[in-house]
Amino acid sequence: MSKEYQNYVNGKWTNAKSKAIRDIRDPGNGELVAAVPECQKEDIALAIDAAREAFDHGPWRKLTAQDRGKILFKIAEGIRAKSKDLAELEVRNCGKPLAEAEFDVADAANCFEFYGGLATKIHGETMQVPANSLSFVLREPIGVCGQIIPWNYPLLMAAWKLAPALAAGNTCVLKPSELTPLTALELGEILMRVELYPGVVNIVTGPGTGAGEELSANSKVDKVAFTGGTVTGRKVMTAATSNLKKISLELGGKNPNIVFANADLEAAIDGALFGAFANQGEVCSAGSRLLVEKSIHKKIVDGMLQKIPKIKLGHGLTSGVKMGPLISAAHREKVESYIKIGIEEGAKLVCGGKRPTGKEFASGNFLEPTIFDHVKPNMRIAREEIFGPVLSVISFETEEEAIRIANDTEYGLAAAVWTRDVNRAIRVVQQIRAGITWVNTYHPTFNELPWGGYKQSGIGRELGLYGIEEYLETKQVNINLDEAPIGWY
Ligand code: TXE
Repeated sequence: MSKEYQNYVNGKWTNAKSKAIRDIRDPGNGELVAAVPECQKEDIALAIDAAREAFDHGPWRKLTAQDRGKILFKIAEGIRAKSKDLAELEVRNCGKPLAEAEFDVADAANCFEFYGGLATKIHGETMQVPANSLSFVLREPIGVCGQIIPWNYPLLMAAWKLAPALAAGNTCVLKPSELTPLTALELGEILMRVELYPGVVNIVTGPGTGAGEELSANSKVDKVAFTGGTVTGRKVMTAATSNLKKISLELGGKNPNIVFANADLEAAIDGALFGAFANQGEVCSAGSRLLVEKSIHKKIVDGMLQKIPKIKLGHGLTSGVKMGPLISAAHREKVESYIKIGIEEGAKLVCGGKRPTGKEFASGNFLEPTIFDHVKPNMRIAREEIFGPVLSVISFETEEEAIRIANDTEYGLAAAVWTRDVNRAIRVVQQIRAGITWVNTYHPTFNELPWGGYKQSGIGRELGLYGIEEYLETKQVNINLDEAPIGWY
């Protein structure tokens, strides 16, 4: 049974003005899951007006921080109360295995809770100034926030955007990816139940062209926060110049996962596979470049090949499945085009590279986990973000060479190093130009820590105390304690 959704605007459910709708299909079997409004510029403009009114004249930003925090706690509870349904819907909308979706839903609830607690910890400072003054700094919400999110972690990205913005007292227009709007719209139902004031959060579905463009360009928006591809991020940044919006961007990556010979090799093999293939490799922080010290190269590749059959492909709701379908047929074709490029460039395809055969795979966008060995750092498969289950293995001989190859990229999102030598681990981490680093693990991250990239992987940081900074303005206040006129003229 497919469900018909509407947008959540100004506290009400609405359709696109044009009445256009988009069918949402399960990427694992092609079944129709839902229909959502296909909004355009005019719909986004109405949602922005609602958020503007709610910010300028509504009660939200005048609430005490404690009351705002309590509402965020209620949102977290609301997510937990329907976590099973949300996780299953996430699987049917974006393909990931159920265990991963369950993790995302739990993390989304935790994110609202984290920022609910942080709402009461926002504070300014008092400054010692030389003159006869009292000077201090106030922190205030920025205003209306346009938030554009991608399809790989639909509910979690909605939480990462909305929770800090709301804790800080902003109002929001959230545009989910046109491919994966369902859990964000379900979140709208939770927001309605917690009686969030109308217009404080508006969730509008629609494509990047038209809807996304308007959210980035409209001059009633004070800040735009975007997660997605680097090419689109550049467009969002350009559009945001219309009124010099504050911006934060979380973009792509081509992340090095470096394994030294003195690492725990079994753990490193596990980490290499998880880093590359979790969420079908559709992760900005995926460890898509595996840099391996030459002396253990064969051991690592053989170890991965031995374990690859354990990555069971299938529909995310099927028990035991470890890798689901890719998000769309078009995206699978893009990933396949990189596999062709890798072969043409002379890298050695050691596993995968094909669509799996069998009835259960016939109507989904499945692709086998793929490993290329003997990849050279200058090959396109080692330089460009593929955003799918494709791992490039590169050899190095010295620590210096590993660091040079790791940093030889326009991106700077994440990196990992595997070694038992703590000095080496710290040395390497200090020299890697990336915003997220791991030692002897891959992928774990926490709401308490900053998330974001160096170089062309983005601007700003999400999560933790750093994340709320991105949603706050800073105001200096100077109080003259000397009642006499200045006497300048
Ligand atoms: O993402 P887009 P796409 C990378 C990954 C992938 C590539 C393209 O390499 O292959 O991007 O994927 C909205 N103005 N990542 O095309 O375009 C769009 O509607 C404003 C990395 O699916 O970046 C969606 O809501 N908004 C990434 C959001 O941008 C626009 C996650 C993301 O879509 C817009 C996803 C425009 N002109 C893809 N055009 C990560 N960092 O995790 C599109 N959008």
